[in-house]
Amino acid sequence: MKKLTYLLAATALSATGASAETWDMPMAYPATNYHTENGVAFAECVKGATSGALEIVVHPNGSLFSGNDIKRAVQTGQAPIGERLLSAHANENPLFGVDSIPFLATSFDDSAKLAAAAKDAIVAALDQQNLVFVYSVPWPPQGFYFKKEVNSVADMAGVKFRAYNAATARIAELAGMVPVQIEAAELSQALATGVAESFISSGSTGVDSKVWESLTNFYDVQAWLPRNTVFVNKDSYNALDDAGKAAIMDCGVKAGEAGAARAQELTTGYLKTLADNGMTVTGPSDELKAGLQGFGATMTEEWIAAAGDTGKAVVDAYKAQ
Ligand code: PCA
Repeated sequence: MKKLTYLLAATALSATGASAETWDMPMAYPATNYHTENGVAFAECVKGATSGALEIVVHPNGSLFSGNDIKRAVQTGQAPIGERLLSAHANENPLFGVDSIPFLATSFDDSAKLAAAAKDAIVAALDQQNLVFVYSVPWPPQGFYFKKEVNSVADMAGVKFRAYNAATARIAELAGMVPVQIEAAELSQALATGVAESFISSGSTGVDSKVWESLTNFYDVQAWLPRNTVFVNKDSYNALDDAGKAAIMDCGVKAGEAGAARAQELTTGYLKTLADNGMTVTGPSDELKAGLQGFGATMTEEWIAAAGDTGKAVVDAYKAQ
């Protein structure tokens, strides 16, 4: 009976010239995070646009591959599609870290401009790694979480700091903190056990991790807006028919726009949730701000030196907009 149903379904699909296919899509953040919800909406869009011929199944929270393994899994075809915080791979190509240069693009509008200026270079860099760019969505502006008042970069010295990419590890180094690389899925645990006692991230991840259970202060410094990027294994993409390829790309454009709008909509509410749960949520003091700007200047120079002419062209194109 089961077999018969299967055969009927396959016949119905082959009548439209397509064959049914299911793609697993590993993602690194909780099912209730807007990035994940947006990924699910993207999957529904693709299913609709292909009349069910391509079904994408989202696996949230690093459950299929941990965040750090998702990109390699898609490159090697262990998963046909996935989402990853691209700046976590800036060690492979400095261009992947363009969205984490302190104080270069600090608003949603500027994040969109920077992403537009960087898009061709990122698409080409991913292409060299057997990946096809589909869409990217920003996180809200990044601020610092501590369990004490911090009024200057000197106050940060010696603190155990959770890093999520090379830029965050570099900030720790510049401030004399002790960096430890931890995925968002393990953040609550790391804070609860004291493996980390501070970090930089959005209100979104602070709320996802119920960070008020361990920490007390959030400083809304708006350092940058890093992006999650969705990409497809190139061989999987090339094996799609034209309708499948168009569905991925068209739904990707929609998901990029919808995700950015949703991030912006949610930003204030996240900070309110932190405050409602007892955290002190403020802007940085002038002294802290000045110290961080100094780190920003150093890191901008370092990034331009590492990313070379292509990197410089991206930053120039962004500034010219
Ligand atoms: N949340 C992710 C990356 C940036 C953000 O806001 C994290 O902390 O892992």
